[in-house]
Amino acid sequence: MAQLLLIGGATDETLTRLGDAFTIHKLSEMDDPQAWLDANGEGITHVATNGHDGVKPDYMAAMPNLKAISCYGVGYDAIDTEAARARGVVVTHTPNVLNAEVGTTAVLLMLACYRELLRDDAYVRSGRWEAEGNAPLTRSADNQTVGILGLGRIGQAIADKLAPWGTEIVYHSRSKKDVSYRYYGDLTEMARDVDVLICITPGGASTNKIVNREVIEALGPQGTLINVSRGTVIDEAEMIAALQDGRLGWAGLDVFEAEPHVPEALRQLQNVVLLPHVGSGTVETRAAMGKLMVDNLLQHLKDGTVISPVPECADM
Ligand code: NAP
Ligand code: 8YV
Repeated sequence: MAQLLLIGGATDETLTRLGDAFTIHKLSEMDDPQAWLDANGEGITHVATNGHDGVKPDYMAAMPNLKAISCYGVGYDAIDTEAARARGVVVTHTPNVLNAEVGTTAVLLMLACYRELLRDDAYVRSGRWEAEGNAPLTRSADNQTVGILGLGRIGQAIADKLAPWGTEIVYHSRSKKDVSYRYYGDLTEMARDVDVLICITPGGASTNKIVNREVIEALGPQGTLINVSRGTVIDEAEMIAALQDGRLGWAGLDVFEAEPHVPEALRQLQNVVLLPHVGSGTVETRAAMGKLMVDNLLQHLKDGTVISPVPECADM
């Protein structure tokens, strides 16, 4: 049987399907993964991993016969795809099956910020409603201008989901898309013109801290910043400072620079809604992602082709 290295967790369904085709070696059960790989890595031909753990370069180097890496997640910034490609290792990911779910998460965060969901929930639980009367009014999320940073698969799903709120959608990306929304070649200029900025680009070097102090200040005291992309896309220290002193109004965040660590200063703020990277985290969507992750491996084992390669490996 072919040998597979499993990095991170997997559902029973995933383990059963993989176990029918591969001998599975679980990294999580190894006392010293690097030592195990140095001794046994030669036998590994396939890796199943996820967007958080990726594959460390030292692990890659210890698997000379590796042929395919399947990533559970659409974002693959934790995998060095250029190094993999150079070695003839194809990398796959799970696009599209999570678009709607991550779109829902972005809208959920935006609505929670506008309608002060957490504040009002606390108002009821604490007894203040009964003791002090009606809660202060909130802002309407209707008819806002929303700038999408990264109008790709998920960005489009977010735009579609916002339509019933009468939202005007504009966007920034490196290239103009074939859509009717207004395109901004300059991110700061877009931030200046919108009520909400939603980040949904990939992570990695090209997007590192592109939401910087200038962009944050352009969004301004009445602005709302939503991040469902990667924590690295926003300069987190600048965002926290701006939220603290009122230069930025609100933030709804699913992802963080050094997650699962979230800075204490951010956790103390009342003008933020914080989620533990659950953009795609429903039973249904995670099952669809797991299925595609396994399907890629099984197809590769069968005939050497894959279903959803990352763009860098599309012609392999
Ligand atoms: P996609 O279809 O490839 O879309 C990415 C968009 O970002 C494209 O419009 C791209 O357009 C733009 N972009 C890329 N680099 C850019 C840059 N340097 N500056 C400005 N725009 C840039 O990807 P997707 O499937 O929508 O997924 C996007 C990302 O969402 C993933 O990579 C992942 O990091 C994140 N994600 C998070 C969760 C979560 O749980 N929170 C779940 C799923 C995905 P141009 O190439 O024209 O710039
Ligand atoms: C997952 C994600 O939580 O797909 C992505 O890029 O960030 C999320 O859907 C993650 O990749 C699972 O490891």
